Amino acid sequence: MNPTASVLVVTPTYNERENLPILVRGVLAHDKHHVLVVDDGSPDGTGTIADELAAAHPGRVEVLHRTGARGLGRSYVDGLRMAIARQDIDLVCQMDADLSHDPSYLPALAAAAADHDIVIGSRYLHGVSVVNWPLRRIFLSAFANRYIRAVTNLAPRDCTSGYRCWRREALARLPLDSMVSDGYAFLVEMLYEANRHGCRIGEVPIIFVERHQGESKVSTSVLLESLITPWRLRFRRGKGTGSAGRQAL
Ligand SMILES: Nc1nc2c(ncn2[C@@H]2O[C@H](COP(=O)(O)OP(=O)(O)OP(=O)(O)O)[C@@H](O)[C@H]2O)c(=O)[nH]1
Ligand SMILES: [Mg+2]
Repeated sequence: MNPTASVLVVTPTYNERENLPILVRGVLAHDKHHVLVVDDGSPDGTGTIADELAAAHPGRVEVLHRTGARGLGRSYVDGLRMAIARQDIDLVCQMDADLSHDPSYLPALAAAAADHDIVIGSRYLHGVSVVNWPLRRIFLSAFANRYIRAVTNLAPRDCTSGYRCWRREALARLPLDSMVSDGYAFLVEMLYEANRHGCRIGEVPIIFVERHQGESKVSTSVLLESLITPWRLRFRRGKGTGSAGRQAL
C-alpha cells in the first residue's frame, strides 16, 4: 500500500483510562491515521476520556459508545462495520488499547498490505516475541496457536494476535453478521473467514508487551470458547481451508 494510504485504527476498550490517551497519541503521530474507539460503557470512565480525545482531535478520533451486552467480538463487529462504510479509508487496523501493540509497527503493517489483504502483527514469526509474560502464559498462547492451526488448517503462526491490518475492501467481503464468537475466538473466526474468502494473509513480526495498567479481561468462558471455536468452524464449513497460506514478509 502506498505511504499516503488513509488508515483507520479500530480499538475496543473496556476500562483502559490510563492507556487510551497514550495509544491515541502514538497512532496520531502517523500522518493520515485515524482512530475509532469502541467503548463498552467502561465503568472507569474510558468513554469520557475517548470523547475528550475526539474533541481534541476533530476528524481524527471518533467514539462509538456501545450499550447492552458487552463483548470484544460484538464491539469489533460494530466498529468494523463503521470502518467498512468509510469510503475515505484504505486500510483498517485492529489494535488492543492496553499498549501491548506498539503503534510504531503501523507503517510496516501498511507496507505489507501492498500485496496482502490482511497483515497480522505476529508474535511468533521469529521464535516468541513477547515481553513480561509469565511462562505459563507463553505456553498457553503457543499451545492455542498450534491447536488452532491443527484443527482449522490455517497457516499463520499467530492466529490469535489482535494486531491486524486489512485492506478495507477485503474486510468488506467477510460475513461479519454471521460471526458468533466473542473473545479471542472472534479473531480466529475472522481469520478463518478471510482465508475462506480467498484473502491473501501476510505476517510481519512485532514485539508484544504485556499491559502495565488495567486488568486483563480474559476469562474462563473466553478460554473455553477458544477451545470449541476451531472445531465449530471446521464442521460448520466442511473441510476448511488449506489453500491460502500465510506468507512471512
Ligand atoms: N469494547 C470492549 N473492549 C474489550 C472488551 N474486553 C476486552 N476489551 C478490550 O480488548 C482489548 C484486549 O483486551 P485484554 O483484556 O487486554 O485482553 P488480552 O489482550 O487478550 O489479554 P491480556 O494479555 O491479559 O492483556 C483491550 O483494548 C480491552 O480493553 C469488551 O467486552 N468490550
Ligand atoms: Mg491485552
